Amino acid sequence: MSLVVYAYPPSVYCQIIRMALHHLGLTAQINEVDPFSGTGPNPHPFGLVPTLRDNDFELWETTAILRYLDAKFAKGTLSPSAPHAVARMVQVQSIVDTQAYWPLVRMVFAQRVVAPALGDTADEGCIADGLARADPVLSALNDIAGEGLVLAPGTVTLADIHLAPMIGFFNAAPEGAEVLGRYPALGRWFREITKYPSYRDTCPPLTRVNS
Ligand SMILES: N[C@@H](CCC(=O)N[C@@H](CS)C(=O)NCC(=O)O)C(=O)O
Repeated sequence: MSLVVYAYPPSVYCQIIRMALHHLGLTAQINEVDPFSGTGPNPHPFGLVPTLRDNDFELWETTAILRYLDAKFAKGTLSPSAPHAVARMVQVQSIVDTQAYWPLVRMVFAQRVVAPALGDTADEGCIADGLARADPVLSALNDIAGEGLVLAPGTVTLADIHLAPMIGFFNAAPEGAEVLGRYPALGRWFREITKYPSYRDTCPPLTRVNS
């Protein structure tokens, strides 16, 4: 087996793929590319990360990569088979990509956590906008966690793996942690998922959880 991931180690999408690999007991060579500065040969047609290569099979889009790893290496055990549950799982993955990533990570985390770490001044307006945009997203995810078809204690699906790093990045900003505290089902789910070594061991330094 020869798995290669083209990834940017500090990025949330890199953690998602690394969490999936860790959870499945797989190792992969990480070929580092920085999509923000454009350094490193990047096979992704849109200049993003991640891309997975499995021998001569190349795949990008995180949802597709997760499905591939699950199908090939876990016999689909990270995807529920019941219609309602599998639909919820895909729904969570779609919410993460279309609604959560920008406000949680690119607006709140990037400005509150990354900017000062780089010696830059945080854009407070961007943080306020991000928090406002995050609220309905967290509310929807809280409803899904409360329903219990996915994001449920004791069961890990691709929805957990896709969502946990996003919430972890958001939670690293004090305002993010505070907002998360208003959503009990989502907060409970997050505390449970952070106990998994596949989550803890793959957190990049700025989002590392205390043991
Ligand atoms: N839909 C893509 C999104 C990937 C994505 O946005 N990756 C970020 C890294 S966290 C990126 O490459 N950003 C570079 C940029 O926006 O220029 C996926 O699911 O893989």
